[in-house]
Amino acid sequence: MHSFEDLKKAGLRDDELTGGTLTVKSPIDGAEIAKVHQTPASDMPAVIDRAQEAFAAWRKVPAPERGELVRLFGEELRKAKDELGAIVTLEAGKIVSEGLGEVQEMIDICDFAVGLSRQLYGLTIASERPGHRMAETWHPMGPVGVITAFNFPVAPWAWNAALALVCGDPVIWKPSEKTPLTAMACLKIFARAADRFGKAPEGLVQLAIGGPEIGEALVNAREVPVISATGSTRMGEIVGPKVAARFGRCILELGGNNAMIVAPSADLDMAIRAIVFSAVGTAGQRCTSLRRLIVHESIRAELVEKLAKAYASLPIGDPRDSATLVGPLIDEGAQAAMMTALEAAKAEGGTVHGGAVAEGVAGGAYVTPAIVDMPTQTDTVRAETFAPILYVLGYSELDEAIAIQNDVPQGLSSCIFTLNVREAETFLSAVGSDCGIANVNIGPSGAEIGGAFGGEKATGGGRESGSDAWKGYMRRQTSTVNYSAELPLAQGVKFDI
Ligand code: UN1
Repeated sequence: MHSFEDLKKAGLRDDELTGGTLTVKSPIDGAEIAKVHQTPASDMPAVIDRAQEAFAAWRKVPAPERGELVRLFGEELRKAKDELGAIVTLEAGKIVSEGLGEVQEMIDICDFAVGLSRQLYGLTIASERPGHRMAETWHPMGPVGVITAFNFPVAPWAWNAALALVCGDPVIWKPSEKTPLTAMACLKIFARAADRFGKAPEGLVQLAIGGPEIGEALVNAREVPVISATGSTRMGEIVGPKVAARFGRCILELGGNNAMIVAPSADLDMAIRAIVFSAVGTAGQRCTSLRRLIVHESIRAELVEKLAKAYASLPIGDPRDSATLVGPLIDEGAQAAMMTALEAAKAEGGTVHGGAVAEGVAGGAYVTPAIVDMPTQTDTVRAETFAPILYVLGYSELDEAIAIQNDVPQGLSSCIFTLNVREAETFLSAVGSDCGIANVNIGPSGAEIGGAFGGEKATGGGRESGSDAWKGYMRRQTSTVNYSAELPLAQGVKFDI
């Protein structure tokens, strides 16, 4: 069983875990596990100065050498996988395999970033002028402020940090106030990599623990040109305009309201497995969690019945128990929000299966996941409730299903289960899903590192981790070099003196 001892194993000292003003509770049983020291808001200018100093040195280190630091970090993460996964379980309440899976995402992004450190390619562009060469180069941007949420306390930080570091940018991390311990453990692991590397400037990666005033200091600082923030749409609505007002760059990964369309030809057994993992995994607290099922009317009753059966046998309880699939919600507030959403859905004509307070471990906020058969897509369905609620809606024609899928404020992840290639390709086409992620015969959650992660509309538009997401951490410079003895102007303009 994971416990306080895991924190010690991860190298966290007694004095770091006691005597502070931020109380950290485990969602497993609500028990207090630490009292962590917060970064005073008045320290933030010094934190930002240190990051700027680190930037002055780090941008001069060749990118493949910066990659070597990230490679060592990946190695240290491999060694520390069990203990860091255990802290994710203790502090975020994830089941053991999901805690470990999150650390694996960190390792995967490190591997990705190491390769990338030799591939920060720019283009060579054909110039219209004779004797001229035009090219673009990617340069480091400056300190990156990374704001993360409780539900994925370590992986999204690593997506940002691994890319930022190979791109030549220092990192200032503000973790969720609910999960500072995982962040502290990550810094210990990073410090081991930096020690082995030997050439990392001081202040290359810093942690700032605390409330909104810490986020505010980062968001308002011109010296922090990139802010990457993961969290609610409400948070993004505050952060986005403030960063824009100072012409900073935002990478926003906000709420999702992810759907699955189940077509008549779908392999229902496969669909059910995908639905259960996506809808109840992480107790419905992933930004990619499945929240809406849009089912063809001809199979709706059968699917709901089979799903209700699968839900009835779900092991709910202590996430440290290897048989458990559904751990606790983060806190009682989340449990109350779930109950409020279920009441509202009922008032809008929904039929609720499950969705009760569950026993679990005393002191924790456990629930039975809910399936809610809805007559139409109502305001309650359109809102993201961070809990295991799956709304079921019906459809007759694919166009209608796609319209329902897109008719929500968010645009993160989506999928279709079908064996019909016309339906699958239509779903992925320009008239299909409007989300950043669109899958076929795979659920909407559990994305891999190689692809760009993020979504449109109220999801914020940011892209992280794979593909060319690295460009968000660098500045692009277009340079034209004239190696001729003439000075022709572009567009044929004459300006002879
Ligand atoms: C999140 O919930 O903020 O695709 C991230 C997934 C994970 C990442 C989720 N790889 O579900």
